[in-house]
Amino acid sequence: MPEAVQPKSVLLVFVQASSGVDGAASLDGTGKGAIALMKDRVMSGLIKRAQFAIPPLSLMILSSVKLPGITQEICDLRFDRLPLDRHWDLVGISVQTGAVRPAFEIASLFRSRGTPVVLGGPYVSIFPERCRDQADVLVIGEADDLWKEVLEDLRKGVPKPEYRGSGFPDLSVSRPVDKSALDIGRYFTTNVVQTTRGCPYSCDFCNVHIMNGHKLRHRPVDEVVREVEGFLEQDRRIFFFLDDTVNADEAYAAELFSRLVPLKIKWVGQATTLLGENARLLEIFAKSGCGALLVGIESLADESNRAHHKFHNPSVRQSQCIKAIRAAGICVYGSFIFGLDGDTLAMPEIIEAFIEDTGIDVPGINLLRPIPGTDVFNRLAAEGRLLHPSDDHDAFRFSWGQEMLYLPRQIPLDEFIPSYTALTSRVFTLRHAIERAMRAPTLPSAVLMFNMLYVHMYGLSRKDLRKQLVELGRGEQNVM
Ligand code: B12
Ligand code: SF4
Repeated sequence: MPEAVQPKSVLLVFVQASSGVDGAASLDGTGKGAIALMKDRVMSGLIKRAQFAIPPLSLMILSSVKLPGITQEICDLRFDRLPLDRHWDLVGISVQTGAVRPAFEIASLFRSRGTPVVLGGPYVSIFPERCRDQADVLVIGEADDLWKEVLEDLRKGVPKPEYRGSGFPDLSVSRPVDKSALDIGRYFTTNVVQTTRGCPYSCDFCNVHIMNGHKLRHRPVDEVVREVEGFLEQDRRIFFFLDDTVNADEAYAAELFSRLVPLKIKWVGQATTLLGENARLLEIFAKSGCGALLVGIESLADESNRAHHKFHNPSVRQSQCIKAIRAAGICVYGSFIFGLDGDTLAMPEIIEAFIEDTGIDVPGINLLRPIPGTDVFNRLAAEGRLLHPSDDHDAFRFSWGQEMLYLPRQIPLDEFIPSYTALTSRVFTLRHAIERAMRAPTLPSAVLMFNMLYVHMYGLSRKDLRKQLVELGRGEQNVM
């Protein structure tokens, strides 16, 4: 008779960002009245639930690896407290660059209680050496297959100190994702699907091509269709295709979304503006239920896009493309970055006029966030333009356009911050929120909700930036 294996329990932890989309809060809550604090807390909770609270696909994938004798649970710190009162044989934590400190604190807490900890995720894959002392086990890279090895070793005894794949997982292999470790009702939707990984482009502020490689890898169309059908049985809400560029391979996208037409789903995703030049794919997207697409416009100055290696976005074609997407009945979330290397003080007016001209339904006007490990981070460090020491990764935390982390190339900081805050105070108003909802090609209430939340969130951003400017000793005149 084979020896009976002791059942083992595994906890997978998703760490909340301290601000930003996980519930926007002022970076510094001090000096506020009780009412203002309460308002911020209520808004933060609302944003967390209403806007972005989707489950982490990474942990759904890991918890879908089934082995006899192993149970896995997800603890999503946006909703749950750490279940410290229970016994765990292994705790896995997803470490995002930008939220490293809280992840390490949780690891240390569990380890101090004798529970072994495994760390994985973007930060671990890019900076394994900085994580080594913080964990018993490191999983470096995409963990779709490595996690099974970890669990098998756990079943037999103790996992190894490190798991590292020899390449990227082959996505043509079937790996069904299930939702059994999720509390479905608490999320905005649990229908999160990824069809491709990798990105052929090399934008210098992004680390997707570093983590997932330049080669686009697809899941088989049949497999994705089966997943969508299965997900629909448990949750009929909107689908979120998490691919960085859902139109990256136009032939694949055309086949997949044509197959989804009969399922009558509603979906949102992320695409390049070039989609506007492919009328056939646009029609298929619209027919298959696409309600909104986030497009990375980044800069309207080619000089900026070139400086940051974003070559697939010529500014002259942007406007037509966005208009074509909206004309097909799909809302556009247009994501800009102000402060790129080719930007001047003329840019805010150009962005504002562009938003009006194209009718972008939800504008997002971001500040460049140099993420440690990206090319832009290394370049800004070499040029002496980072506002924090380059090895202090905690300083480069996630937030919502609330602090400058570097010096723009062409605009002095004390002019840059007022021009940014003036821009956001003009773009994010109640009146614009209502107008945008009224002219939205579809989903008017979602467009209204997003814009209203942004009125609040960019208000927070202005307050925090004003404080930063004062702290930097540059005065507060002109900051709105
Ligand atoms: C969808 C998405 C979002 C969604 C949902 C995020 C969520 N809460 O799940 C929304 C819009 C809310 C969002 C928000 C933000 N995002 Co985002 N997002 C993405 C996107 C497009 C897909 C994420 C995803 O699900 N990928 C699929 C899974 C399967 O991949 P994965 O997470 O890397 O997991 C694999 C491995 O890393 C590993 N792994 C991961 N965790 C663990 C844990 C263990 C224990 C183990 C063993 C392994 C392991 O195994 C997994 C399977 O192979 C990525 C880009 C990308 N391609 O990944 C950006 C990305 C993750 N986001 C990014 C950023 C900056 C943000 C924000 C900070 C934006 C902001 N300013 O507010 C916030 C942060 C919120 C947060 N707390 O994470 C950056 C993160 C940079 C980094 N971490 O180094 C990315 C990489 C994009 C980029 N390069 O700019 N995001
Ligand atoms: S920003 Fe988008 S297009 Fe550019 S490298 Fe990252 S994922 Fe690819």
